[in-house]
Amino acid sequence: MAQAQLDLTANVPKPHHEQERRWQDYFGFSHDHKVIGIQYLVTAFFFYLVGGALATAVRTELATPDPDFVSPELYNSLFTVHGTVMIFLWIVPAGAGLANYLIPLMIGAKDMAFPRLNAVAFWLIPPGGTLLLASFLFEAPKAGWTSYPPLSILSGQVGEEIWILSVLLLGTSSILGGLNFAVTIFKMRIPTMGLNDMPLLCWAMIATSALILLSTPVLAAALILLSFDLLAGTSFFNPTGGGDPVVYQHLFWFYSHPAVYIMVLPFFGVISDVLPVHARKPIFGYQAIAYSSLAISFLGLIVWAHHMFTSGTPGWLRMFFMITTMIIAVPTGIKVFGWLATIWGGKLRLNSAMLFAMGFISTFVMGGVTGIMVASVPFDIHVHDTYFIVAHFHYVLFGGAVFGVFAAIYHWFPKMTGRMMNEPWGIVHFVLTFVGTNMTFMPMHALGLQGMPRRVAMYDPQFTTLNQVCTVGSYILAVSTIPFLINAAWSWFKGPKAPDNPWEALTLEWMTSSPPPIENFLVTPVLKTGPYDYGSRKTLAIRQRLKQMTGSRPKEVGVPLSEAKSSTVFTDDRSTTVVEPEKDIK
Ligand code: HEM
Ligand SMILES: [Cu+2]
Repeated sequence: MAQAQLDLTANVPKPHHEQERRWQDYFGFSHDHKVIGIQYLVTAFFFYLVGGALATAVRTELATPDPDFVSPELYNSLFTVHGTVMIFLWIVPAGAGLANYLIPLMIGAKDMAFPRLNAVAFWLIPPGGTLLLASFLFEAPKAGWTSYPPLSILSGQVGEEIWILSVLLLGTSSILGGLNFAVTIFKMRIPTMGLNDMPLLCWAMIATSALILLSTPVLAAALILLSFDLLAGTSFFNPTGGGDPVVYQHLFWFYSHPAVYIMVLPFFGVISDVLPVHARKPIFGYQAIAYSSLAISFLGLIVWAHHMFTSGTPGWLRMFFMITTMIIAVPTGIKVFGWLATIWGGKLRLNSAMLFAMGFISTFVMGGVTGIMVASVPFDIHVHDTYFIVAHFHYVLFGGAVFGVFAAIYHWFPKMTGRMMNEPWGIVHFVLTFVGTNMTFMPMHALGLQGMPRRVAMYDPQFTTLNQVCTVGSYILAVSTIPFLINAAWSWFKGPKAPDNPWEALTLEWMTSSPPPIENFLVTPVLKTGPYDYGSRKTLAIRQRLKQMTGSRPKEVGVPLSEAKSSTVFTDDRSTTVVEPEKDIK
């Protein structure tokens, strides 16, 4: 009897007020994946502004050939902390934040597999970031974000040790997050969703998590050993005691090469999800795009020594790393062609999300092409440690990550906040970002080819003009964040109310209210279309039939599981229609 009563109330929606989020929740130890996702995103964006301020300082110094804006020593700290912030406090957490928000919604789950661990993972980031920035009050790290010994051993114990501790905290956060994503995706999908019915972001996160779990612990090991060298006088990497600095490079790049994929893979997923919605076409080559993420992960793990072509690596081994690196272009190319074929002939909506997604493709492809160039040993020997490398990795990271973050935010903002963002300002933001990125980083290719070394505050006067173009570009980039900030803040509180599914998308996260209630769905949703079946016969037939039956265009949503086997329920906000399925649901 008691059991029966329990069942009856199981799916009754909670009263409205109990489902509202209060703003205070965002400042505490919540274990709702949606709150944590937003905590991640806002924190990451804060650090983007910090990293951007540091970059602006770096570029200001480089506006003239002389070291006149900051001391050369402070300059070293500026680019070191800039690189560290951008990687460990902006891009990696931004990807984790998006995944946190979206993955459970996309697979119809109520939350992540380990909600409390999720909160712990997030709460390691603020102390890690504060520690790093606080170093400017004592002694800031200055050995570059790679922290190669013996330079790092010689460059000041305090700053270096702070850097190590901070990166260890952030790496731990990333490992806990990666574990959680993997388990969530494998174990928490609704029963009707097979792996091949998942949105592509989920595939991308499987690949990302695999990389995080396999490579981040290796970085931790390297940093702990480096710490022993610094504090306990051991000589793992210290050549004066018989240690080998090249071993550090191997350990470091065993993590840090995959790290670029940890940074960009989630956004490959984002782009694969944003493009079909706004092109109104099914994604081209779903499985090829899904499995290419796994291929990129695997290949990403075996190419690390391409960062060490000039470190005395024997010739035959350099060939191995050169070839494997070039092979990564294959799965990456498969994705890019899949995206282009998706846009091709689509009914494009050129809104902010779509513009950033398309900006992503062009910028990322540019970084990819220079990637193939530096993968070839003879060319790399020529441009190693020059601005060509700086240009290359900023194209990859700006194109692959920053454009991806913004595409994602414009796309999912209505879901996250229940409000629409302002489109014209979004487009202003896009234009400034696109112009700024190319103006900042394009001339660096030429600077590098002409031989300007990286990590220097002072340079030969012949490089002045190009450097000034870069510096002006970086100011445009700094300005570009202003329309975004104002737009996001204003829209969050005052923007027009968003419908549940403003883009008429087909993936599950759009099949609940905007913003979603605390446990995401009031009933367990059931799939009725594939994630990208825009305009496909299957979906058209379903819609046609439903239109005839109900007189309005319904949204495919959830059904109580008990009913799912014999029929599928479509709800149109208030009314519920039960129709016979075309074919059996698995
Ligand atoms: C406003 C945009 C940005 C500007 C103007 C900028 C500029 C620079 C400059 C001038 C350097 C120093 C290069 C050197 O001396 O070797 C640098 C380094 C670096 N930047 Fe950026 N950057 C920007 C955005 C980003 C973003 C978004 C990321 C990552 C997502 C990033 C990651 C890095 C990394 C990893 C380094 C290497 C630091 C090192 O070599 O130790 N940057 N950046
Ligand atoms: Cu690499």
